[in-house]
Amino acid sequence: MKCRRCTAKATVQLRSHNAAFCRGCFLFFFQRNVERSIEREHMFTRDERVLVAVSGGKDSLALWDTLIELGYQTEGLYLGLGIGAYSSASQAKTERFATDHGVALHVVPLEDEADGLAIPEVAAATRRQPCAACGTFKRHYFDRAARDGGFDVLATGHNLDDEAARLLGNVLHWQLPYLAKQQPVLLPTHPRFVRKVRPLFRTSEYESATYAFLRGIDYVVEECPNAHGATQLVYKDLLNRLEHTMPGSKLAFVTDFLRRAHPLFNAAPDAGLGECERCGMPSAGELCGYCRLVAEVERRRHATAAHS
Ligand code: Q46
Ligand code: ZN
Repeated sequence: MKCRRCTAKATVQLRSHNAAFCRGCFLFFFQRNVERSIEREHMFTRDERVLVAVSGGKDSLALWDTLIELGYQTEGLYLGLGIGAYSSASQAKTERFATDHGVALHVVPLEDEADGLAIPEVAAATRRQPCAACGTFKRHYFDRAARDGGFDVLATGHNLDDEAARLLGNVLHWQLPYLAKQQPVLLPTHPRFVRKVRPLFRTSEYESATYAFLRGIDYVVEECPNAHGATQLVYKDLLNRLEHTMPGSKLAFVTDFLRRAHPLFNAAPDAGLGECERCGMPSAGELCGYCRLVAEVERRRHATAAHS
């Protein structure tokens, strides 16, 4: 098998693109694809400051590495979820990456926020699924860090597999408002929000894992322990089986949706977004979802303390 670009011996085969590449040409192909997504979707320019949300996994570190290589102005944000050994390992690997690349990293440990907001404790106190609390916290801290740091845009490492699984879930349940919002670029709906972008939306999990491996990026391989049993994984498994039989299906599913179907869904305007009385971030009610959750944790902790 020969490299499509230079005809040297190929080491990476991409069935979805009906192509194979040598190491150097694959890295070029990966970076060029990300750059094209950024430019075609008008995600950001080299004059803008980009905050990259990094988890220590292959996707977000491959994204950060690529943006640095392409000459974009980036800083990283790591949210410490307080999920035992998984969080310790992912923080260590993210910090090592930032040090090795000489780039700024902002670390926000949830256990140090309020009276302690580590995900397992919050989930137990409020009897919620850990991922529900985690999603609320991620949205809030990502938005707030982007605003406080004066960044123009927030980038996350969601890849093609994430986008395809999300799309399948939204289609199976005909979630029209979610379908309307499923785009690689989300423009701010309030002056305190920044633009949110997903530069890897056309890049598969296999490609980002291969990129991270070939670039020698030391990423956390283990999944978050709460990911097991998630519905998203069922969708990903289904899509992988489809991809195995029909290479390129995931890419066509997502890109054809964006090109042909997405314009048919009208997003309901986020009318009347005010500001949260407690934290000042945009909110539809008196308190934002984050502050409502924190208030509930406080109430339950006080109630428990009063009864003990
Ligand atoms: S980190 Fe958070 Fe995920 Fe872990 S607790 Fe769930 S949402 S699974 S991407
Ligand atoms: Zn709030």
